[in-house]
Amino acid sequence: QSGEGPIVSARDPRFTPTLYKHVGQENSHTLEYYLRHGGYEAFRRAVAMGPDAVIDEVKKSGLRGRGGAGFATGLKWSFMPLNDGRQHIVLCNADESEPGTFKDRYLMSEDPHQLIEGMMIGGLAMRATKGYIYIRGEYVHAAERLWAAIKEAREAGFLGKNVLGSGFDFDIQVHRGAGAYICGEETALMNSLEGLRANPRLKPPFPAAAGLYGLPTTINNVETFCACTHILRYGADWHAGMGTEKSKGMKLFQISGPVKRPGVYELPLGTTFRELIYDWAGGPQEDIKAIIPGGISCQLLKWSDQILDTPMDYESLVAAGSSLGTAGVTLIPSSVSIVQTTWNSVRFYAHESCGKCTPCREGISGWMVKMYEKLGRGYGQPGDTQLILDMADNIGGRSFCALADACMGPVLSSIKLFREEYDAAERGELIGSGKRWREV
Ligand code: L3W
Repeated sequence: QSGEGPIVSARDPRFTPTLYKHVGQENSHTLEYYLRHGGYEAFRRAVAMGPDAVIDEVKKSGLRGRGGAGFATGLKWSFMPLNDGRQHIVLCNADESEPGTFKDRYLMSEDPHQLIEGMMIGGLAMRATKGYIYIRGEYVHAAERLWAAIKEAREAGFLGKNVLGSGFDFDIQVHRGAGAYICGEETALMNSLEGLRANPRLKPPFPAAAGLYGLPTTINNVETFCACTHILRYGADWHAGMGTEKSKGMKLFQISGPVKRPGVYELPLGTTFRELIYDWAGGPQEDIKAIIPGGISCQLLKWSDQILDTPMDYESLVAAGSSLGTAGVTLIPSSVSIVQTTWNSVRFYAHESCGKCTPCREGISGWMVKMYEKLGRGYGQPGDTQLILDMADNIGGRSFCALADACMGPVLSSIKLFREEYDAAERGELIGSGKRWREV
């Protein structure tokens, strides 16, 4: 893997990016470059403020988790126990595997010190002495950049004992996954890190009470930690001044599918689909019928003027019947079959199910994927869609973790919005050429 990927438009003259400011610049991954651009000043500020004030600053910034769930970051940090005499851990979820999501890889490969500094700030605030980055196994290039950056940071005294004379001990270890999507679920991730099979654990206890090795642990996404670096550098008010009332700050929006300029765009939360698709990504290259707003776990939205004018923030997308997720926007062209597209999503979840609980293992990996294969290959019969709906009713809300619910997102929304395509599939007809997924 060379680190090459879709176009990354972070330095468009129309706005000032922070998270992606240095992406694509020569040597942006080195400590020398990072220090020349104000690197590790945010950590010095955090040391001067003290741990409690840092947590208050993150709370005041309004930052919400960028991994998909949107949980308030400062609040999560404040769940860590105080003076309990145990080792505390910060854990970075870099298992970026949600289809349509490809923002964290460039943060890590192009600006790894930004993430290290964010984790140091989190470590200081939560009295942690150890940090782990659990990185998707396929991200070889990003992992190599992280290893090199951590080595540089250690040699310069930013990591290790008594960091910069602050009395704070902190070090980071990188752990590569082995190709399982379920490891993005935080409790499965901890099991995997402990060397166990990556099955999710029951919650509660939440990680802050009993996380990695049973120790108090806080898990945040790569983009979340990186945002903390800038919050400490520029202040909570700067961050809270961007975005909408309840969804604050900038967000890395990803766009893929038939658009002129697919890639990652750093834009304020609340930017509309229309702005992202037309003003930034150059507009669709063919007729579009649906939008996946934030990775395939999110409910589909039907292409319409109303949806195009919907602001992409946590609240507006829930009101529109979906969610922001990872902000990985994918456009679905009119030329493809929604049934086959959804089959593709279901196949993904069937493959990635850990097999621990029956609704997910038997429901998705057994029944659901077979039903979609039947419809998607043109062998549908009357009643198949109703059978899928019955199965969904027995899977959604009845599984051990969010994976099965996530699979129900594309299933239920596609049936609700494109029932006519399912009706046709029951007659053995596929609306849209379906060519792209015919051979899968
Ligand atoms: C203490 C409480 N902590 C919630 C914490 C919880 C977690 C966070 C969000 O992810 C989405 C979905 C997937 N006391 C707490 C508490 N927390 N209540 O807040 O929790 P939750 O349960 O709302 O969401 P979740 O199950 O962690 C569901 C997406 O996340 N997903 C994410 C993958 C992320 C990566 C990545 O960052 N690289 O892979 C996976 O399932 O799509 O939208 O920390 O502990 N009362």
